[in-house]
Amino acid sequence: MSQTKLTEDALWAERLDIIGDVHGCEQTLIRLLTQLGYQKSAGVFRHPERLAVFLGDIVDRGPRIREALNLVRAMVEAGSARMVLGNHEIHALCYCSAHPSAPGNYLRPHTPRNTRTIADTLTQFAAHPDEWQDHLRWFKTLPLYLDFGKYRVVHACWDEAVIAARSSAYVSEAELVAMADPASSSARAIKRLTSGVEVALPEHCRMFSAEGYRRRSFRAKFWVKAPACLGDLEFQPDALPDEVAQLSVDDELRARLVVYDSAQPPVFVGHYWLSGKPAPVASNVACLDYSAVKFGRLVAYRTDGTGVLNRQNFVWVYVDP
Ligand SMILES: [Mn+2]
Repeated sequence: MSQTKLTEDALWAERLDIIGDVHGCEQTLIRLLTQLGYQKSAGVFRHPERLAVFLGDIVDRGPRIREALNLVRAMVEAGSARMVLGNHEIHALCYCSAHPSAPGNYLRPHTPRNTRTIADTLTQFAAHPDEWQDHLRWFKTLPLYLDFGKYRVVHACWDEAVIAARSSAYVSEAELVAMADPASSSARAIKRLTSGVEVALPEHCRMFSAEGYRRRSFRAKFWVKAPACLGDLEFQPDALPDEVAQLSVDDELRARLVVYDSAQPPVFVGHYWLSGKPAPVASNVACLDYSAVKFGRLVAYRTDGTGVLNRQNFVWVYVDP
């Protein structure tokens, strides 16, 4: 990341409205933006003094994906918002990109599960194929993370080692193609930033997600210094069974974990389907995904000049069923 870029972004640090996973909830997003003081002018929502920052996952699942995507993109293109890529935008890019050296295949295979993830988006864009292709090209212009100096933004996990090893916050065409192999370093790096740390469940453990998929892994916290057991790491709505939560963290797992240092600037993520009243999850970590698309809340955090997380700065709207 160049120093110039950081300085330019740092000018906005105390005037950010960071917004969690939208997932096609356009009407809810309009209510939130209006509550935050954004107004539509010349077809674009803007705030006279502030910058909206979207944490990614605008697409999939919700009722008005096309409208939400057009709204957010118009803001980004007009300079009234920024956005980082979520795992669902990455999924869309890989699912919809033909594999250049394996004819008839895509960078992400069209398995029933992969197809189900993107089905609502493709259905809602079925009558607008050129527009969808254009959005895919636009996704490639978005960064994986943003550093505003006093605050940082990434979809799922700020992994300092992964970010330091990158020459850019953007996904190159070569990297995208490399993602066809999930074991490649590109795929692993991008997965780490957009999906976080996933810990495999023991073979005998049978857990199911709210959507009915069998869980093979659980999502882990990325800021715990010395976790003793798996329960110390669990960061997702469905609780681990007791006998799994009590398993100790072995050296192999310990080596894979990320520890976001408590001395680092506050970092904002989406991704984790939280519920309840929004609040920081650590002194310098805030998750803004409160399951809007499952009739939870669409949540924003309004930064101030302090560089410290404050409960009072969370703002949200409820989603009507
Ligand atoms: Mn999401």
